[in-house]
Amino acid sequence: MQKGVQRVAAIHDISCFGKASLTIAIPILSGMGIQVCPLPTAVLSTHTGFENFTFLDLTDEMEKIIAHWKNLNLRFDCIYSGFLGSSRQVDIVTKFVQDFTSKNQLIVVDPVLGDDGSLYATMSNEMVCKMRELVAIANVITPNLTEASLLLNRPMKENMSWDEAKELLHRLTDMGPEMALITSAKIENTNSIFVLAHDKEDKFWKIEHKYVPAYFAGTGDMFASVLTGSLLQGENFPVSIERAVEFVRRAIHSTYGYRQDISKDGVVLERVLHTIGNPLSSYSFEQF
Ligand code: PXL
Repeated sequence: MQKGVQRVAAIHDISCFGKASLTIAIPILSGMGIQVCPLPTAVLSTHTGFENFTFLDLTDEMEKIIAHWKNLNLRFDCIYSGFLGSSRQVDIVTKFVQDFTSKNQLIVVDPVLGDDGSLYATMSNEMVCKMRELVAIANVITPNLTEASLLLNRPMKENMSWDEAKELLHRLTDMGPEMALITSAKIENTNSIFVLAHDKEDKFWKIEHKYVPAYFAGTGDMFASVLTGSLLQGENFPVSIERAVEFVRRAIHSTYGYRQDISKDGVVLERVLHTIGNPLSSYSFEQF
């Protein structure tokens, strides 16, 4: 019998301008043939990189949505969480994962907390502590270097040796997930930025990013969404990471050529979305 369309509960905010979270996860996963059921955590006028953003906390509404979904006996092939609006939401998501658990389910936690060594405007140390609990029940986690350091309660080291990178990844999987990666890690004596990953079979993977001289909001959400979609399509971990890296690279290059306030407005997903199903043009992942 043919299996139906895979279904993801996507637990993120809606940033109405600036391309982040659900405005990225929904089109990407839908474009990969996966049904997305959004469980919105907050509604913001823009992502938190803009000044004076509005913020509507949907914690109470989440509980009502979940209660209805329980009555409907909904099942999810994947639960994928990102930006959470309050520390109470972490408990809600943890309970959601327990209540909606099913066989062969994929739990992806993007522990959205901060970037460039700082917490995002709405995040707190309490949120960091709570996020460790959610990370512990995930199969896959996708922190950037700032978030990985916050989760492990250690200072961020910009330039790591390969051994230090391995140790960092080991500590992350020790927290519970079977697969952990760090987006945008710098390794000493190299000029590149890498995605570094570790899986429970004790393999370490590296995939090089080509340097693009710009910072774009939303690329972390884009990366985690493509990775999630690819894992659900049955691809293995390093191939899924490589697909995510390649898609993000394509989006950044496309955006770099078009936009003025590129950093805040976010990537122009619309220019590249049609390429989401393209096969990889090459494989560059290696073990380290
Ligand atoms: O890209 C992660 C993200 C998601 N949601 C909101 C954000 C950010 C990062 O700044 O502000 C609201």
